[in-house]
Amino acid sequence: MVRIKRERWQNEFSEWYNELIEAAEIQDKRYPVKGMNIWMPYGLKIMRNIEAFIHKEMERTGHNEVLFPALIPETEFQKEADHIAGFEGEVYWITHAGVNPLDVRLLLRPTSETAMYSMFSLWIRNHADLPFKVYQIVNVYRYETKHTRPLIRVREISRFFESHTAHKDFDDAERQIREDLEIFDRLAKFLALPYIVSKRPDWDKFPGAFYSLGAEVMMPDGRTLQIGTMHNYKQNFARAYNIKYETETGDHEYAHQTTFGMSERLLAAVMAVHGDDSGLVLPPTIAAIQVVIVPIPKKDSPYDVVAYARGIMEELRNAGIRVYLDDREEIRPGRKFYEWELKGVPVRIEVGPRDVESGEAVIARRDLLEKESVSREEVVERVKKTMDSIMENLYTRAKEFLESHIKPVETLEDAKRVFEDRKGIVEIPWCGEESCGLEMEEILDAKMLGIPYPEEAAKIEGKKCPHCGREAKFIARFARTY
Ligand code: P5A
Ligand code: ZN
Repeated sequence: MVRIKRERWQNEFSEWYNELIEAAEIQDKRYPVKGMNIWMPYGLKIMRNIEAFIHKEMERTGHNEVLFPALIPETEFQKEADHIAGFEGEVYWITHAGVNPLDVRLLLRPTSETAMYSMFSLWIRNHADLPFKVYQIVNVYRYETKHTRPLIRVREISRFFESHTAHKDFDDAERQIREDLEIFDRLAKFLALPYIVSKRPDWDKFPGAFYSLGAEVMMPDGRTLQIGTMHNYKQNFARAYNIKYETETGDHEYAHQTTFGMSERLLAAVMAVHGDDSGLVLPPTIAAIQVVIVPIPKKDSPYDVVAYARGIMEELRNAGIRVYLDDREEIRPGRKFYEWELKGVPVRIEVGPRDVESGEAVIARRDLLEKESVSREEVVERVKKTMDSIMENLYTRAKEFLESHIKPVETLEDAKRVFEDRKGIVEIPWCGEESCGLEMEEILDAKMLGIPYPEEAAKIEGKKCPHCGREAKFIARFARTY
């Protein structure tokens, strides 16, 4: 039996990831604009399966889908001061139409707050219009100056999910944030991704937000990746865009707003968290092909393995399983195994003359690289069980990995040591002062993810902030991040 190897996955993660993106045909990164890549059919199918789940969740929770234009007039963008300050360095501008300079420059949306909110002020009139919940999945553009990486940090975010909501008061906006967290949790389970949620420090919240939450996964090299964010804007944008409603008593109030954002980073997280040295390991929930059948013909054998394989394929297909029969004649079975392992297909079925003779089939699972023989009648049932077991195993393995990379420490020396060897997330007592937080970021050469969320889990007593020696109020998480 082959043992799964995760050496390159862990020790040369960047190279492993960059090679795999192309080798597994997720994206082609040779497009001649930096930070903008091409979705290949195989990768896109997987991404669409993730999106389909998100659409269903949005439907379930009463969000309506919209599609806004990609261009925003400069005059709209200029309305919320913090938002401008946060994004102006990342904006792509359109200055000309044909040969003529534009009177009002247009920008390519980096996110859609400033596109949406003047329309919200027309649509939202009365308390009966609230809560107001919309979302879209579109491309947005950010001139990222940090190192770009396919799916992880791109300049054209091509599958940007953003939901935007408006509410009558702060409490209802808070209720929305809890709903977002619940949706996110269901999505994470669907992707077999364990994660942590932190409340960002004030100096790192989303531009224009009252507060921001971030959800992180643990990457193979001990760095974290943010794969989702939820923001409570309070009335900041409503004031800037004049989003007011008439209350039951006839007063006029600014609405409270929230947003929730994700992107193709979700797929990057799936690739990174579950993969190994043989390539991708896809959760069956999103695999483009859940089961691949490889017939292993033998010369002079009286048994028709391809016909036998086709029978199995039809039965699996009728059971609603995404199955592919790899009957290419010019390619040897060993080569096919290698290719489908690289592409992360969760289950492989092998059938040779001996299986036909005995009425059996071999089922191989990608996560553990283990095989078993099952009788022909049992195939569908065993495949379903195997897929469930893969989901469970992927989640459990990743959860152990995440948990073993979270280290509570009480001194900066211990924190430094964590970043020197196996990296991960350190949890340090913190006085809550911005200056201390920023200085600890410097000393550790790491980012403060924030404090554990919900906040009750972050409160501590009887500990000292290791930087200033004052009483610590919170646990703060620090990590090297993507
Ligand atoms: C929330 C939606 C926002 O933009 N406005 C509407 C809010 N938040 S965010 O944190 O800036 O982005 C949301 C999520 O998008 C992903 N993301 C990226 N993915 C790939 N490449 C990038 N350059 C990039 N920038 C952000 C992250 O997952 C982030 O949580
Ligand atoms: Zn301090």
